Amino acid sequence: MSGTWFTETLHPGYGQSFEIIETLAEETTPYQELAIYRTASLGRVLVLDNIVQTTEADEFYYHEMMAHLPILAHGNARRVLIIGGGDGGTLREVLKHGTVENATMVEIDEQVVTASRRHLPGLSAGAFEDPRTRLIIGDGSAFVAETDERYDVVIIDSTDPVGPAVSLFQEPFYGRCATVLGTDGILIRQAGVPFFQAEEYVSAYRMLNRIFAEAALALVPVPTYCGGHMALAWASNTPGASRQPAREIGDRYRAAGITTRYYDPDIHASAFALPAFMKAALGLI
Ligand code: AG3
Repeated sequence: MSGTWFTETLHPGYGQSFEIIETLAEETTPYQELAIYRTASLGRVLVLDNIVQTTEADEFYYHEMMAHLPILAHGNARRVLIIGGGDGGTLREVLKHGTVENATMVEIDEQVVTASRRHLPGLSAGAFEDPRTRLIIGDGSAFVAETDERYDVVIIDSTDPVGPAVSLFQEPFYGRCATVLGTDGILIRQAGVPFFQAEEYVSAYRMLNRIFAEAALALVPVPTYCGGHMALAWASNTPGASRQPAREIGDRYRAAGITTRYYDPDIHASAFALPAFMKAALGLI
């Protein structure tokens, strides 16, 4: 392979590579190594600690599902909390909903926000300038531990459970989220690629099941989160929030008047169907 190539080192003995046309940013932040590349195949790519976080080519699969699954399942989400998500892609999708009056984002690493706004402006697409947005640079687990605010939807758009995000995978954090969400709120978070990171969705599901009335997993194939599906862990104090009739979700989607490229009401219903190997690992069959 000629030229300069990036190789992700996330899964032992297996990696994905792409050709770099130009390095747009390369910074050591107080929390992690940040890089943004212009690539031959994926548009611009955000990399943290050598792990692909998002690419212009396929970011919509992940960001649309992280935002629209919980917001449309809730039906009247007015207050949304995003933890992490400094690139702004999740925020952009959340703000598509006219019902959302307030979107608070708590991102620990200001440099992710600054570098993304500069080099990946299409990700946030003006979302940081939206008057409904409140950006807090700080620790998400400290925020939920201290706030007395209540949210309809909490979206945890974090890195993998190494580095600055570790506390966002632990039980005390989810316990606080259950309080912050009240009776009909919904939480969603990325829980790894089941093919390579089985322990992540299993531990997320078990933990959420202990704390919430409903725990579930949804799946979305994000091409550059290599290995097949990405699992999204889901929790609610309302049982059945993940299993609503497709017709109801379809009505809400049309009423919201949003356009999406991956998310679709049919996808919404099918995303919660799990393959047998995952059900077996979760003790569901
Ligand atoms: N957050 C999720 C990155 C997950 C990468 N992990 C993996 N491929 N297993 C991305 C932030 C995008 N807003």
